[in-house]
Amino acid sequence: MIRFNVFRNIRWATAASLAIVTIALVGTNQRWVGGVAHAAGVVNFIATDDVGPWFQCVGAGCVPAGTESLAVVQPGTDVRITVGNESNTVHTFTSLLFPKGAQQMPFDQPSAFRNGSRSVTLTDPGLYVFVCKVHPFMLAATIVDDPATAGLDLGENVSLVNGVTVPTSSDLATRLLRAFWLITSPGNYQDHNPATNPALTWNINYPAGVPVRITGGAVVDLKATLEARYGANVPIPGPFNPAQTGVGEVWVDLQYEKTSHKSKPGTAIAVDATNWKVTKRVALPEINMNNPHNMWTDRDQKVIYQTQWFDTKFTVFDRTTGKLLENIDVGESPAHVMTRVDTDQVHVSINGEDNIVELSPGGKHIERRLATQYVGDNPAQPHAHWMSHDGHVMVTPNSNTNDSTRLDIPSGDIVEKTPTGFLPIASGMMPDASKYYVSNYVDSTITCISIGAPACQSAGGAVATKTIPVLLGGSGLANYDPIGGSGFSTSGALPIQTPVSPNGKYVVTANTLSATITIIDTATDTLVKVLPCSAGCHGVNFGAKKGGGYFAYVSSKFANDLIVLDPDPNDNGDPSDAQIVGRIILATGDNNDVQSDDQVTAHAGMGGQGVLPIPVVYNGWVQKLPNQWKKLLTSKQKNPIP
Ligand SMILES: [Cu+2]
Repeated sequence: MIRFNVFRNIRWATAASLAIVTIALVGTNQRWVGGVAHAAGVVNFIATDDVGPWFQCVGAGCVPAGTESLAVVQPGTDVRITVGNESNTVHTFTSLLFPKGAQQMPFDQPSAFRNGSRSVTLTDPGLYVFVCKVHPFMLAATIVDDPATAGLDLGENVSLVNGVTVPTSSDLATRLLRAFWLITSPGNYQDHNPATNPALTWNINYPAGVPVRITGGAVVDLKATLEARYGANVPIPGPFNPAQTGVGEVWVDLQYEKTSHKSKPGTAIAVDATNWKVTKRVALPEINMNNPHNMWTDRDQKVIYQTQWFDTKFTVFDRTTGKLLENIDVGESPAHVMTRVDTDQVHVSINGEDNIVELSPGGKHIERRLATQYVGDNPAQPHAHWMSHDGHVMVTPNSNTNDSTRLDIPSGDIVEKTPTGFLPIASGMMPDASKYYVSNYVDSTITCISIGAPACQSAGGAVATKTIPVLLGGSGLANYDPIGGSGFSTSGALPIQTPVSPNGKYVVTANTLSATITIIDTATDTLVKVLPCSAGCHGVNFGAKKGGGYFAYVSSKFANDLIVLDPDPNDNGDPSDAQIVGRIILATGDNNDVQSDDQVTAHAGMGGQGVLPIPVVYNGWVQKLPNQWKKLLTSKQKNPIP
């Protein structure tokens, strides 16, 4: 008889006050049994808008192994996802990882859905991880265990849905396992605040005493293996202010921060770039604001345009007072928002559907919908679009169709569709609209796509499109060995936001799995610099540095800090001397200096996603700023590409 002690954090808390419930599961044959596991038939997950168990396992087969998103089942079990009342929007249930060659794999749907279930029968033993392609931190894992073998079967080799296949003993396989325990359990998120984590260490709690069967039939202890590879109680950096100040303020969506007067998570906060203090928090309890994801502002910089990614609402509030101005139904999973510089109209990507919605200035009403795919094609499900300096060109990364759409905004016509890598998620455009960049989440690549004449740089000259590796296949940088693990910290894995600097010199990308910031030089379209980021590195946007140049502000989902990156300290256009110059804590506690409409109850400072520095300093937008903002900028900042 073997006794497993499985630690389960029932609420997010600081390391000093960690609330732990010990659940003893009694089992035989070295695997989770004892009434909760090894269900034959069906194992159920439900989609939620909550933090951590986005795909929450319910009922027989679920194992409370420090996560609520894991099941252990017998071969032949159906895995079922149900999207119902626990979520306000659509989702997909897509195989991200599965045993090499497994029957029924890959598994996906033609489009995201709500109010219903989808299921798939898992026959081959091994590890399966499912993801939502709309919200790709939603994870559900199922281990199909052969009762005849020792240890829980992870399988010989696992395949990512894009075809990359590695042994379960490999560094990449255990990196992904580690990420599963990080992402699905908020108690494992990174606390960079010395007030609540005085030791400034970080630990991921894996279940103890769980033998797993990996490549070659080896049976190893899960926790011991992960801790031997990646450490336990590892030191993490604390806060420090940049020596230089910025201009204006920096808004950050804390998508996971919970407050007392609403059931859905998420706040938007403002950091004053002249003193690096958090000054405002907007939770909007009167509308139960649900997972605020990304922001933009109007020409006058007076309002904040706010998407609710797990809902159907687009919201506008006053930037100074935080007062709600508009809350309008736009469609499923509104993700990113930008304005059109020539009209000041507002464009919101409808990530769960098939279009970009165009609203009147101020976001008061819907004026038009721009289709992101041709009639009859599967919905593109566009995530983070970008728009040009003249308001005429829009590009979308289409998370459902592995391509990118270029639109002519005045006519609304699709001009071009270009294949990308797997699960394209974000885009950034050159200030002269000569080319744009799309981050491919699953492939860990960036696709450069020319707009018009070939503008993507390669050794042999300019080309129409180019795939830039940030993880695999590079030399020096992006030269990760997925088996042995070398080169991970000098690569980017699972890239997300990827804006081009306002002067067009470089592209800064936040990579969520590797927790790194990668920088591409647009003169060569090659990776030239990699810097460390925080857990769940996600959002990037550029703001003005006082006296000239730019800061890139970088947010992280599974951490409570905002990184201030100086991408080009000597402002010579070469980002190879980029450095992290500040780290701001976004958890404010009961700080009375913060103007707020609700009290934080959990996940303080966590869930950093959209970043919006005010004033907007991108080419096209910067020229239209009111004088009160323009006068704070240098002539070079006011005309970023002379
Ligand atoms: Cu989703």
